[in-house]
Amino acid sequence: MGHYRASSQPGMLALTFDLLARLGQILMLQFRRLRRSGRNGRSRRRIKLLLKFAIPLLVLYFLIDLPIHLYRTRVARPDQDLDQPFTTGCLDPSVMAAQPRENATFVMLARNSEIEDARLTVENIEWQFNRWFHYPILFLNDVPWSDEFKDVLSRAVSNGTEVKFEIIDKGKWGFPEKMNEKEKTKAKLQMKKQGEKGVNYGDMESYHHMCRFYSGEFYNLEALKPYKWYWRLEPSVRYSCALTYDPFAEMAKRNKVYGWTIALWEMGETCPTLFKTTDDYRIEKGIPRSPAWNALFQVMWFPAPVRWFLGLLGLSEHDNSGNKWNMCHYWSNFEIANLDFFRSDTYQDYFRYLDSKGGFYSERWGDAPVHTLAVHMLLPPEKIHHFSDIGYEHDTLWQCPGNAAMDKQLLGNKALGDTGKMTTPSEGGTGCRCKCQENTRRRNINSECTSELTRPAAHHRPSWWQRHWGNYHYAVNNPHNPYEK
Ligand SMILES: Nc1nc2c(ncn2[C@@H]2O[C@H](COP(=O)(O)OP(=O)(O)OP(=O)(O)O)[C@@H](O)[C@H]2O)c(=O)[nH]1
Ligand SMILES: [Mg+2]
Repeated sequence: MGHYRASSQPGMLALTFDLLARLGQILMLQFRRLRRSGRNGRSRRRIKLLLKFAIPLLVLYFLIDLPIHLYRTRVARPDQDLDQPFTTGCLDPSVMAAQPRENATFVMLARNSEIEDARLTVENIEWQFNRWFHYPILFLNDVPWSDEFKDVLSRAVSNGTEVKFEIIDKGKWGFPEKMNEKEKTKAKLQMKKQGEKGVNYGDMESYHHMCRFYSGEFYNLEALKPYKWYWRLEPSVRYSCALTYDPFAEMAKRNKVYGWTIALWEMGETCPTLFKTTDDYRIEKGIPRSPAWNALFQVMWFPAPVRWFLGLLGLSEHDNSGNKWNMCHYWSNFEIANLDFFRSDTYQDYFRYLDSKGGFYSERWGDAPVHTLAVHMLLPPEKIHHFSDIGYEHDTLWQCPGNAAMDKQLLGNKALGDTGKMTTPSEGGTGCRCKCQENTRRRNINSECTSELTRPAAHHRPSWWQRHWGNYHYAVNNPHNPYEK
């Protein structure tokens, strides 16, 4: 793949090479002359003269290179905010549910043993959203569903919600069909080694299969063919606010493709070569860098030759131009997205490319970073939506918006009914009847990662110190009154 590297920054690299080669040539020539002519005064003068020009020239070159590099890797600021919360506070769900529905479904991959956690998730989403909208829920399993699971989950939904229990199509779960026995044995050994190194779920074969499945095969399931949109659920997730509008309809109306709630730092040891492999693909396909792509960088400030050298070394989490991935990725256990994007030849081709490199097994590439890199490589920022108004919890991590003002909580609304004690509204809040674990913080995860990924769509941006030390999220409405304190 050497040629990908050489062409990663054709303009800059060609220029760098050219200048360095010329300087090197001059230096070599002068040193050869010096050696030939002995240590006479003339040669010493020549060397001095050379150093006098070469060093300032190099310094000048680096001084010019750095701003060019920073300019090329900048995340261009849009003229206006490209992503806003879809609503502020509650809307009348009976009115909203009377609007035309999108062709959409919930999807939950689960094991029979997760019956209790799956039930809690379903009851929660039904209460917070689906008792009004009744989108179907599609349960997926790699083995047949137990009668108990089907029975309990069928009873967990409200009247009018359809449930479907599907087994994943043959060939779409497990090792790629093209893999032969020798390759599988090698993959198993590699997974064992990951376990020994302490990589999270590294030695759990089914986990690797799950990540590969959600990265690509999922989108080609027969059961998903009728739908254009999906909303991903997992056992033991909790929605902490009421959602009184149809997010599928809003996504469609605003031309959004990918919606998310939480962004996190990835654990580097799970996917050391994923960023570079994706960059190889991007270069091979001639996909230009965009503000969304650049938002994935932790920009390296080294001079060009050093960056280029780092790129050649193929360091973990670096791309071909020697920049590092900032490791931010969307936590894909929540996703609302357009299936057409993931079913497209473009995305599927990317997935097949990753699959051919073997990293779903030789490393533990997760579907979360794979989706994130694809979305940021292939979509403009305005097609990505942060559901900052959705309260979402999974495991120990959560985001919970501040509640909108009382008059936006529709307290007497019959369809909403009594939803219990809610968190006190906060200035700039967008939430509807949220019950947050805390009244001040809007998330218990690092805000900087969220800010990194919302940056391409944000006209209003926080200061450097707010990004690094503040529990701050780019406020899309009012930079002086962020709903996140
Ligand atoms: N049927 C089936 N489902 C699985 C299997 N492995 C994982 N899943 C499901 O895949 C989803 C993700 O798996 P988890 O074990 O929650 O992975 P995780 O690391 O907790 O992922 P995060 O939720 O991102 O923290 C869950 O919905 C699981 O129920 C499997 O072998 N079979
Ligand atoms: Mg999980």
